[in-house]
Amino acid sequence: MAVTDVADQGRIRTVVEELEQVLLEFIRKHQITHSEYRAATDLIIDSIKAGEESLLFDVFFEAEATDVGNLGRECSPEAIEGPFYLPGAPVLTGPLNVMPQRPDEKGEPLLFHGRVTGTDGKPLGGVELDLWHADADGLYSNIHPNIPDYNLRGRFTSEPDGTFRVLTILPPPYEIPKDGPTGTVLRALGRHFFRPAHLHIKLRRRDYEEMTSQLYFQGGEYLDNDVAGAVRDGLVIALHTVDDTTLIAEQGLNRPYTDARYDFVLAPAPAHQA
Ligand code: MBD
Ligand code: FE
Repeated sequence: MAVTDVADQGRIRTVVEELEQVLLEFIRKHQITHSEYRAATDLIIDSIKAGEESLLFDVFFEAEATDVGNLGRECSPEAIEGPFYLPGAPVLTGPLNVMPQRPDEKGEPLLFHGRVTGTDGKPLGGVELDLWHADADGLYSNIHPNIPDYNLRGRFTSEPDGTFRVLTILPPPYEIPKDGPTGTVLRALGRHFFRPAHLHIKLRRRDYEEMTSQLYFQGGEYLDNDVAGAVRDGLVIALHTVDDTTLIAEQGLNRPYTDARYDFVLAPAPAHQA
């Protein structure tokens, strides 16, 4: 959405004028010099030139905006999208739904599954789930070099009973690039560079509100000190190791895998509400 898409011009004036006031007061309060001001604008320009696009802002501010959006909602909580979503991921063919990956993709197999319902509890089939996450080295395809396009990015559909399943690999914690402008800021603040391991996912069905979620894993590192401050209670899921040979064969695997479940609740789109 562009600023000009905000329908209410009054809203634009209110928030932009207040932001202007807050920053003007800030400049006076901290006696920001002209060269410090230039350093700040250069940082924003450099972050974009470095291909970090929204990384700088997402690390510092996106979680707060999702919290605002989640207030009073009946559906599953939304989470930050982060800077690495890409539309147009390959469509997977069920019922196994195996994420696009290299033949020798590193990492422990992960079976992620669950059920999608509406806020009325009815199962929702035909929901498109658009999943993306880092590889076992903590790198995202189409962002970091030397990874096939759309690796570990895929779209699949919930079954008529609302259930879904997808086979992928368990991502590790993600480290923000240390050598770019965002990394420079984090180092200057004395912060670490890590986000806990996570899956990103978007859910879409015509008559429901699109939602962006992100799921973390119980017992993982950095859950309490995510550099992006985005972990929320309802988004941390349990991991179970499955070593039953029948179940392993059912997934088309030949080694134990990790199982994780999450059930999504979608809100009807405003135009479709009763
Ligand atoms: C990520 O993968 C991410 O989710 C966020 C918010 C920032 C940087 C990398
Ligand atoms: Fe991420």
